[in-house]
Amino acid sequence: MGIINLTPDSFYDGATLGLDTSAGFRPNLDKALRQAENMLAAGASLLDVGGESTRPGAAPVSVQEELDRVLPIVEALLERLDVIVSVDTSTPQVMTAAAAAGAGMINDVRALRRPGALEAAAATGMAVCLMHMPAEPAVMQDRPEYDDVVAAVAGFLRERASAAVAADIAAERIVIDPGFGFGKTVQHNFTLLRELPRLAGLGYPLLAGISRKSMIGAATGRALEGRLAGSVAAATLALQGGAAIIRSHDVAATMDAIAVHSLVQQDP
Ligand code: 8Y4
Repeated sequence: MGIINLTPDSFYDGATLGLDTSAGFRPNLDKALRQAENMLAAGASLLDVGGESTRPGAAPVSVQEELDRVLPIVEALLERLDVIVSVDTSTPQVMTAAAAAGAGMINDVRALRRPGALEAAAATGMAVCLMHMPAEPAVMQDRPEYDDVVAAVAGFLRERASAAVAADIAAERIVIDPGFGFGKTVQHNFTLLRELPRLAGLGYPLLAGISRKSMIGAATGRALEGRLAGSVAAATLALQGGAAIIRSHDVAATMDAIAVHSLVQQDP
């Protein structure tokens, strides 16, 4: 899963490609399209497009603003490219509009907990990614604490998957995600990475989003632009732990990790 970021206050400017600051943060279609083409050429199966920043302290985005950021990119991508578009949103209206535009997946960091989100997602018939985030982004990094982080995340994801199935989202359309960096310390994140097989055991495909996050910075001491090798190492560990989808800014390098892992899996 390649990341196409449209938020003006993105963590990682290298991925802030949908953005034209000179145009008052209106999405720059050309830039986003070039980025998307490169990611597809490098082997991406799907592209994640998001209009709401989850950075702590990020300004809240109105529904209209989110629609204005995301929809033109979704439409432009689907018009020109043979791609599955994942829309990073928690907003029911955005889910409905994205489905109408032809998007294939809802990537919701709030796991369909906003009022109306379960119903809206179910009505679209799209695949959904349910991610663990224990609190809203503004406060999620205020002393995260768990007795057993793996048990807490597994319990949460099991509950959200059940809620989705109860709302008539087919189990075959559900993906789960521990939410690396969301309401977790560095050690929580690495414990989750080590124990990923326990989450894979829940029976849903697992998505891992680790690319260039602060856990990689903590491990390597490197700033964002120096985190590629650490991110690819972590992606390889996630694959070994059973991850089915890797969310990444760096598709070519991540595809190499997938190629290596895939041959390790193969029996003669
Ligand atoms: C550097 C690069 C520093 C990226 C921080 C970040 C996930 C996600 C995000 C994830 C799913 C991010 C939308 C945060 N992370 N969706 N979204 N899983 N499903 N931070 O891990 O990339 S945004």
